[in-house]
Amino acid sequence: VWKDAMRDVDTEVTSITKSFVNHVQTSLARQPYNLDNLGAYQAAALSVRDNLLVNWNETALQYTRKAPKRAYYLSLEFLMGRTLDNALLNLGLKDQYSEGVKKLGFSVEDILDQERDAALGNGGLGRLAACYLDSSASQELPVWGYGLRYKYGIFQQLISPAGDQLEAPDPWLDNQNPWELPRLDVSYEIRFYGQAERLGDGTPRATWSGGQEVLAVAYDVMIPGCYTKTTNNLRLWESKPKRGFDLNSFNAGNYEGAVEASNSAAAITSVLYPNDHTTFGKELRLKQQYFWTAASLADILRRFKNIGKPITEFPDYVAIQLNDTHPTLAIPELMRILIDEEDQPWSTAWQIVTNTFFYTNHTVLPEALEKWPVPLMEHLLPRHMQIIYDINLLFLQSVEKKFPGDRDRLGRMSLIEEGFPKQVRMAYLACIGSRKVNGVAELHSDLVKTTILKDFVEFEGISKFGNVTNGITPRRWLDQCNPELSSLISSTLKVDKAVWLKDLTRLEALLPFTEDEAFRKEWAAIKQRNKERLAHHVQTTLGFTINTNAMFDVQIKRLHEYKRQTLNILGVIHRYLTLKNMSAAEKKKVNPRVVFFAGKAAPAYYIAKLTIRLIVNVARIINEDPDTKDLLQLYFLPDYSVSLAEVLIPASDISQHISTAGTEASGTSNMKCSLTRMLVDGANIEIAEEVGESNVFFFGHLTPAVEDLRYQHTYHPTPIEEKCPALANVLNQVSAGLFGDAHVYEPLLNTIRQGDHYLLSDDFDSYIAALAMVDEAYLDQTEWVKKSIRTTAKMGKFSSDRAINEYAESYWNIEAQKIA
Ligand code: 26V
Repeated sequence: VWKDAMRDVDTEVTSITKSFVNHVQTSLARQPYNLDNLGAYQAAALSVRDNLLVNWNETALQYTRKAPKRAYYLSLEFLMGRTLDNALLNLGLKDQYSEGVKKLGFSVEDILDQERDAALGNGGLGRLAACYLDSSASQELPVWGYGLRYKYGIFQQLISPAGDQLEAPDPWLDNQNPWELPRLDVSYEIRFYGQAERLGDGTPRATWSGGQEVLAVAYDVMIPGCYTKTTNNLRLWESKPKRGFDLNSFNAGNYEGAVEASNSAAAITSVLYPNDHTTFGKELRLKQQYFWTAASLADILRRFKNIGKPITEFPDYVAIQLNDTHPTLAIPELMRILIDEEDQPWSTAWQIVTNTFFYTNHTVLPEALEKWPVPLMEHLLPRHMQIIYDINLLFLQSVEKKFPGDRDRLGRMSLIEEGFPKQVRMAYLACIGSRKVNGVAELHSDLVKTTILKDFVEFEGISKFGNVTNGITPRRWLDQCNPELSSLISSTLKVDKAVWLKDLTRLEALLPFTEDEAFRKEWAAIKQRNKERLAHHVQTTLGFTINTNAMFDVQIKRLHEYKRQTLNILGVIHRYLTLKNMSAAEKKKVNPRVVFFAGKAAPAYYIAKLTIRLIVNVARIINEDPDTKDLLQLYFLPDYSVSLAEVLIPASDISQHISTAGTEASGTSNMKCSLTRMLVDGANIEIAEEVGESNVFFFGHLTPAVEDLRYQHTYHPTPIEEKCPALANVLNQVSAGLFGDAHVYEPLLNTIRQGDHYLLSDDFDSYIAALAMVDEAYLDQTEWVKKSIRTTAKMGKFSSDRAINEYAESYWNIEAQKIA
C-alpha cells in the first residue's frame, strides 16, 4: 500500500505551501498577496508537476536500463480532460494540497475549476485512449501514447438564439499548459510529395526525394499511475517549418511566398478534425496521419536502436497498437524504412511489420470506414503508394493460391477498391499488416468477424481475430467525480481505496449491503447531493432552476442518427402530450422527471444539428408550460466535455443508450453511468450479463432483425400512421409547429417518414413502454436504490485495468515493471 504510516502530513503540508509560494514568485513572477485563482491554479499545477517529474524521470530511466518490451498506443485523439485533480489523487496528495492552499487563502475546488480541458478528441475513441493511458500507468505497464498536439481541440459548442449549434475555436493553450514539456531536442524531418523511384537493381528498394519537408517536434505529457511511482509518457507532435521561412523568396521581395511554406507546415497540427463516423477525404487530414505516424515510428526506432539488437528482433521489443485505422500508414512507413533505409529483404520486412502491429476496430458503420483516393495518395506519398501496391499484389497472389479462380473474392479483398477514383481500403491494410485484430465488445467483435472482415477471417483463420471489451478508469469516473460515494465504499468495505480502485471486482463485496437500510439511506443521500451539485452548476452557468426532487434522465454522447437522440426527444414530446391530457388526479401519481441532453454534432452534419435545434425549442415550450413544468423539464446543456460529464454522471438516475441494435460498437458512457446508475440499452448485452437483466431496461429489436426490417422499409413500406400511431401523432405535432418553426424540422422528420434507416418507427412503442417501466420501478425507492447498489457492485469487469491487462497479456506480450 502506497500510504506510508510514517508519513508526516504536517511536514508535507508545509513543504507544499513552500513550493507553491516559490512557484508564484519564481515561475510566475507574481506576488503571493494579490494572486487570483488562475495564478493559484498555475502555481499548484507547477508544484504538483515537480512531484510527477521525479517519478517520470525515474520511470524513463528504468525502462531504458532494463529495456523491457514496450507497447505504444497510436491514437489521433486523446480526450484527457483536466489533469490537476487526477494527478493529486493518483499521487495520494489531494488532502495535503487542499489543506496547503487553504492555509494560503484558497479553496482547492476553485483552483481545480480554473483548469481548461485538454479536449484533443471527439468522443468515445479519444476518451478510451485517455482511460487506457491511466490504466497502463496504474498497472505499471511500459506503455507510451503517441498523438498530435493540436493547437485547437474539439470546437466549443454555443447555442444560437434560434437553437442552432454554433462552433467557436478552442484555444486551450492560451493560458499556457503546465502539464507539457517541450522537447525541442527531439525532432524529426517528415517528407511529403516529391518523387519515388525504384532502384531497379533486383532489390525492392527505392528512393524518395524532393517535395516538402516539415519538422515534427515532441511535447511530452506526464501520465501518473494511481498509487505507484510509474509515470508514463504521452508524446504529442507539433509541426514546424524546417526553416523559419524561405530566404530566397524573402530576398526576392516575395514576402507572402516566403511565409506560405512556413504556414503550411504549421497548419498540419493546427486543428483536430471534429468528425467521427464520416470520412471526407481531405488532404490535410491525410497529412496529419502521415506526419504523426512517421514521427512516432522514427522515435520508436531510434529508441530500439539504442538497445543495440538486430532489426529482426524489433517485434520482441516493440508492440504498436493502432487505434482505429487512422494510423494505418505506419504499416507502409515501417516497410519503407526497413526496405529503403535498413536494406532488408521484402519478406523479412513484412515479417517484422506483421509481428509488430495490432489493430482495433471501433465501428462497423460503412460511412466511417476510411478509404483514401489513390490519386491523392500517389501525390502526397508516392513511395507509400508503391509499397501498398506491392503488398496488395503479393497478398492477392496468396489469396488466389488458397481460393483458385475466385475472382469475386479477389475483388472484394483487394486493398484497392475499383471506382472513380480508385481508393485504398485502410481497414483491410490494417488487418493484413497486423498480428491481431480486435473489436471493442463481444457483440461488436462478432459483427466485425461476420461482416466487414468476413473474407479475411476465412483467409487468415479465426485465431487472429479477437475481442477486448472496452473499459473506463474508476479513478476518474468514480473516485474523482464522485468522492462521497468513493469514501462511502471504502468505509463500508473497510478497504482502502488504494486497493479497490485497482481491483474493481472488490466492489462485489457491496452486495450484502443492499439489505442494510442505513447504507441505502447514505447511498441515496449522496445521489441527492450530486443532483444538487449539478443543479447548482446549471443555475450558475445557464441560469435555469432545476427540480432536484425529480428523476434525472441523461443522454450524453456525440449527436448521431444511429445513437437516436431523435427517439429520445420524440419520446419526451410524447410524454408531454400525455401529461397535457391528464386530469389533476392522474398527474398526482406521476413522478417528476428532468431530461438532460448534452453532446456535440459534427459541424457539417445537418440532421444532427437539426436534432439539437428541436431539443432546444421543445425545452423552451415545455419548461414554461404551467400544466406540466413541475412534472417534466428538459435541458440541452451546451459544450459537453469531460469535465461536464464529471458533474452530470454522478447526478444521473437513469442513462439512455438507445442506438439501433448492432450500430454502437461498445459505448463507454453506459459504463460510466452504471458505476452509479442503470441504463436503457439497445445493444450492450455484456453489462446486463454482469449486473443482471432486472437492473437494465431493455427494449426494441435486436441485431439479427435489423436487416430484415430495413428490407421491409424499402420494399414493403407501411405508413407510419398505421405502423405506429403514437409516433405519427408526435411527428404531426412537430410538423404543425407546436414548438415553433413549422417547416424547419421537415428534413429531420422525413428521415423517419421515409426509409427510417435507424428503425425509430419499429422501436418507438417498445421504447415508450420501457420508459413506463422505469417510472414504475422508480416509485419503489427502496428497490430502486438496491438496483443501483447492485449495478455498481457488478461493474468490476468494466474497469479499463481489466481491458489493458488483456491487451498486455494476449496482444502485446509485455510485463509490469516495478519502479523502485
Ligand atoms: C472515425 C472517423 C472516420 C473518418 C473521419 C474522422 C474519424 C474520426 C473518428 C473516427 C472513429 C469512429 C469510431 C468511434 O469513435 N467509435 C467509438 O469507439 C468507442 C471506443 O471504442 C466505442 O465505445 C463507441 O461505441 C464507438 O462508436
